[in-house]
Amino acid sequence: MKVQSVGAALLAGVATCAAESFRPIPTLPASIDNGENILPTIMNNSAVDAQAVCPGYKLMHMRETKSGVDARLYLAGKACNVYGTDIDQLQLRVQYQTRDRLSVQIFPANIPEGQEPWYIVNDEQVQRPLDRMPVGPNGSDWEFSYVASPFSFEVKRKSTGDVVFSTSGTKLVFENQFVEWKTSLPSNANIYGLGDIISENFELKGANRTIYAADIGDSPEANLYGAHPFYLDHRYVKVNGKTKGYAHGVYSRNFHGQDILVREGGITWRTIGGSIDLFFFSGPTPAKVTRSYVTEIGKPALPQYWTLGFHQCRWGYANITELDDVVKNYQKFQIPVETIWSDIDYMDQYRDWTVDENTFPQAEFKTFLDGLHAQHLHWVPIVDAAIYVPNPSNGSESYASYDRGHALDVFMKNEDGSEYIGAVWPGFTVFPDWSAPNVQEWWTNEFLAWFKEIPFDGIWLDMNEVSSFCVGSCGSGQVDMNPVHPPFSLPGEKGSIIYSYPEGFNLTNATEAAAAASSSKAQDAYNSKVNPPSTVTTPYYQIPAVTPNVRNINHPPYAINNAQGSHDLAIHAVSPNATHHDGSSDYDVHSLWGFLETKATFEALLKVFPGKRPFLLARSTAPGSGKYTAHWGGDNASTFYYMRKSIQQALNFGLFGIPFFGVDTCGFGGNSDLELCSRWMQLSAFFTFYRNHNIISANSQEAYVWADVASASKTAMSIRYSLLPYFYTLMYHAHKSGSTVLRALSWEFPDDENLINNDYQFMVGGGLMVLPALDQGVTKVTGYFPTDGSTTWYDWYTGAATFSDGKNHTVDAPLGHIPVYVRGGHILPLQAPALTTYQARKNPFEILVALDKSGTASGSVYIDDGESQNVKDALFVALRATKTSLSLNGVSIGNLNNLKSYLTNVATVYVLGVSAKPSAVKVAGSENCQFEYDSQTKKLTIKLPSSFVYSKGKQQITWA
Ligand code: MIG
Repeated sequence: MKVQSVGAALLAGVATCAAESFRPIPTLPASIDNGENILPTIMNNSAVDAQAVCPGYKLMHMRETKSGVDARLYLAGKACNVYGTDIDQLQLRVQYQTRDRLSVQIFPANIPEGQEPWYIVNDEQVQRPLDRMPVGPNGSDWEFSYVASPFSFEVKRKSTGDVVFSTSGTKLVFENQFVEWKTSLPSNANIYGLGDIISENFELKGANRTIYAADIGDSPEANLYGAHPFYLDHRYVKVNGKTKGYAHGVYSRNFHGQDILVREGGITWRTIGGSIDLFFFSGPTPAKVTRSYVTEIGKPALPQYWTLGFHQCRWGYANITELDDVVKNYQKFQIPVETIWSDIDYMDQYRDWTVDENTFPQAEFKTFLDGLHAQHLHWVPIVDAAIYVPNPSNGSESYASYDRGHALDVFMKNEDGSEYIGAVWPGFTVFPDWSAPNVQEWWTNEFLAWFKEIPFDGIWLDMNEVSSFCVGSCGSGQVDMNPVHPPFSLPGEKGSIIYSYPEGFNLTNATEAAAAASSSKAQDAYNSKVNPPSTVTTPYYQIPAVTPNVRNINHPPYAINNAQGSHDLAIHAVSPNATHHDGSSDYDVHSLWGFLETKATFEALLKVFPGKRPFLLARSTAPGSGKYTAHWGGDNASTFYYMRKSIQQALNFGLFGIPFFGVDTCGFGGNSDLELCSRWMQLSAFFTFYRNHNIISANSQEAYVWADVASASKTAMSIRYSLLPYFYTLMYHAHKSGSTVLRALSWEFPDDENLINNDYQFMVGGGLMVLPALDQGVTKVTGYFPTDGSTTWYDWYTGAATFSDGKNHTVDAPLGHIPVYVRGGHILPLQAPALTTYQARKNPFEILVALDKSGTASGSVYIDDGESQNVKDALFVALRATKTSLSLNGVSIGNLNNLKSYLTNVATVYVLGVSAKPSAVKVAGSENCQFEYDSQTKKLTIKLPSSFVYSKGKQQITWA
């Protein structure tokens, strides 16, 4: 690893502590984050094709086990050692775990104890689907078969006869730093998932999917913050002249850096370590696949009810008054706001668990927070991954959180045993090691102690990829320079003033657009003068040849297509050679850091808020994160492009078991504008996690900044807040069964091939479809109205039936209007909206029944106190409708009296698709209710007696 001479560069750089810098401290040189210039192997035309030179394996000693088969694989010829050292012997283990789940494992065998040159995922850290009561081959829908030499295997779904996975005709390559397997795909396969990546198409054929957690703005096709090696394969076949869709899922439980190349004819998997640990989920519907997968990795948390309210955030709320003003402005304009967030601005010099005494004086801040809480509002602060190292030569400086962690030995190390010191916002920093024996104790105590002073309501975990602004342990021997400024200017600092606007801003605001364009040009000129673009082209780094049995973890022989900087794994991240207490290197567990931090924070918050569900928002995620946290889509930009892509992101995170998802509404990077923010505030109102967030120094973009955005937001928010019982019930189902909340149309209508690439519309649960306008300047939007034969779609706003023919239609979408449709066959629980979730829960319920063509519908509502971690009292009501009746069937646990304040009356029932005006409406066969019938829209509105409440047992409403 190239070691930077930081001290020298810093001293030279002290001169740059210019007045325009936010802090008069030395700025790290930009070069400190320069790694080697690496040519990713997939871009290297002369890279050796392992398939051409490696010998493959030969299977022997097959034997049956309780759950399947075990066998040995022996290297079938001379080692090729192409991107590592070939492993001579491997173990193959096949387990028919359940009817729908098959496990195929290949891992190194017969390795002398202590000489294992690789890391295999720790089951205690990342849950592994268990083989508790194996069904064996006969009880399974899967059939595993193999060819002994060269070894290859196939996985077939018995019920459909479909070969879903086949390495036939290819070789297995298994080296200490490179594992490659190739599978073929039939032409009707459609592949989804494999994240965290934003891409051109929802369906992935033709895409390269690199997995390596990176702190990188949301560039398309780049490996972003998390690691999700899972795909859904959805295939359409003709059965008796009709198209049918069959889906299955594949989870590759490997978290090393990897390239997955999805091509027309097949998939090539290349990972730089670990083992092959595949799980197959047989579906055959997409919904079943995700349920099975998510159940195995960890079903998502049920969020506290209030977290479904609207969140306002920005980087740059500089003091208590600003936070207070934002809240008051929302209230003044009568726009719902539930939570105000603080970015790193509140901290004392960006140090975790501190507040800046000048801008957020603790005593006053506590008063402010108490005031929010009195109004049932909330505050969530950011906590960064990196921990400041106090300057030992500055006697007046202390940072007790570091001191305590250091004393408990909880930080990542260098190979020589010293602490690994990178650089993040506060200056030179260390990073928690989640395998350190005392780490949980330390982490929990920091939160507990801080909470006593600053009563937060949840925690926002950023920078946990884990990000570091320099290559290697750049702070080693340099901490007496602390605090240091990051090696780049912050947005708003000279040279980084934000002048960008959404697409088409020149059309809607020509004068401002022109002014911004000319300022931007001037800034570019200034920047290229101060920092002239280099004319020297750095040659590619020559990765040393493989040394048998030695791993080169800094520059692995196979270079994955890491999008960060010049592709070096060490750039802008903790470097691969940082070590952990359990003996693993960052190289082995890099992409799990954020997940492990999330888990540790969840445990900490269980102590901070005994008995309550922790609220977390995390940037870096891995399989199982959904069990602990919500997730946001990272650093998008204020463009229509990113608004459109937010749907794809939400759908992918649905597949990954993290249904509590949203993006920075109105856009993070760049300035937003009226049109974009109006569209986006309306779109995000239908996402589970709803937060407006902005980069420091960009123009303000709270919903009240533009009158039109305020009114568009109010419209959409009143729908969202009406739908809160529906959202909460969907989250409950996700929590119980692993189901998704935001859904692709193709998952709900799995037999319709027209939906393969539809990521510009989406469903909320099974009952609601959103067709947002996503382009600048439009007033209409075209969308697809799928049908399963009995589907009727109803316009949310009028309640009238609309297109239901499995075709595209263009509908009006003037600014301020978001087309939303209710799907016949579904019943949605509603509640009259309010400005906070607390108030909304005091309002009467409503029930929206949308009949399908056969005149039936069903749904449910789940009610509890909205906060208990172990729910003691809850009511679940199944709702069922026919052409002439609605029946409610409640089951409960605990004591419903404890839920009294949430069991407000059910005031109104709307029934869509009632063919004729009934002559009477009755509750439980006796009491007559008031009702209205609109013969134009065919909507029946029933006013229930004020005594009508959800209860256990049966209740019925009939009309005839
Ligand atoms: O490198 O804390 O994604 O939401 O505002 C920037 C400042 C660090 C990245 C997060 C963003 C947050 C910002 N952070």
